[in-house]
Amino acid sequence: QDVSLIGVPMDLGADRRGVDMGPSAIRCAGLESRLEQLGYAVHDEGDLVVRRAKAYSSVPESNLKYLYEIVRVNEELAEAVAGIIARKRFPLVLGGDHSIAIGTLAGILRHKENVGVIWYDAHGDVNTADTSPSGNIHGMALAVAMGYGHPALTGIGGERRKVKPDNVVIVGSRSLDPGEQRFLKEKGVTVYTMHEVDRLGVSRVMEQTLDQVTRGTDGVHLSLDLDGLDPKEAPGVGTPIPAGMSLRESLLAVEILSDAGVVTSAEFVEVNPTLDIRNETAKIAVELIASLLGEKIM
Ligand code: DIR
Ligand code: MN
Ligand code: MN
Ligand code: MN
Repeated sequence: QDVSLIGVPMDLGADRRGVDMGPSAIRCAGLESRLEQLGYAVHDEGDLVVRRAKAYSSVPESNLKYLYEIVRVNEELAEAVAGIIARKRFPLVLGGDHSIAIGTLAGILRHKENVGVIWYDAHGDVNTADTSPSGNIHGMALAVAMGYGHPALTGIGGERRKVKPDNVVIVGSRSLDPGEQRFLKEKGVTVYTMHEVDRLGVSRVMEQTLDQVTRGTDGVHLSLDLDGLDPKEAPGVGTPIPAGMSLRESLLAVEILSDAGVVTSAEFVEVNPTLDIRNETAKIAVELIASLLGEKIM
């Protein structure tokens, strides 16, 4: 299958600048040649344009930072992702902050009725304007994908279809705001926090995750926030939380997904080169992408 790469140099959804350089850092770490070695034809669709001028920042009627530019870019992203799927290619989206998952999933939902979503992240990203401690839209992306949040966000892609809470599994969480904990319980979202990962091990967690996201679904999207990994190994992220998934655990997780052969789209987000050490976090992103797409040790 052909892979279409699309970069989204978005930093408006997060508190800290620099995550807009993520797509460039991941490309520099050798993504395209790694995928070509695996036998894929890689189509680099380039980066979307994100306007970061102050003029686009004001949102008088809410606490949602940079709402309208985030909406505009995600509309474009939804269009691009839908087009990639229409051409029967595998969409691989490079962030940028996690607010871009809104556009990615809106694009996927044009083609799929019941997509399963694996949200690999230290955070839940299920805040709304009312519960968000920060007003940062990257902390709201998963809630929006399920249909909860400001109408300007939930309306992105003109898509009325939403991700069903039953088709979502969160893996690796260790920082959930009080409102997020309530939301996740209320909607019945499956969450494997670091506690469950420690108790069950990655292997069982991923097998159970696969059971859940493939039951009655017509595709599986992996949304991988690099801050899901332990910041000792992946320091180049804006909101590092200690005691996370190790690099080896994360590789095992994507290897299990690769063996199952069910993932139909993926995005890798929150790489912030200004906080990184010698591009290590972007290199980890490349390792994870290669393993997800079938690279084997032997
Ligand atoms: C926090 C941090 N829960 C918020 N979220 C982050 O601002 O909503 N998500 N960093 O990736
Ligand atoms: Mn996230
Ligand atoms: Mn996160
Ligand atoms: Mn984050």
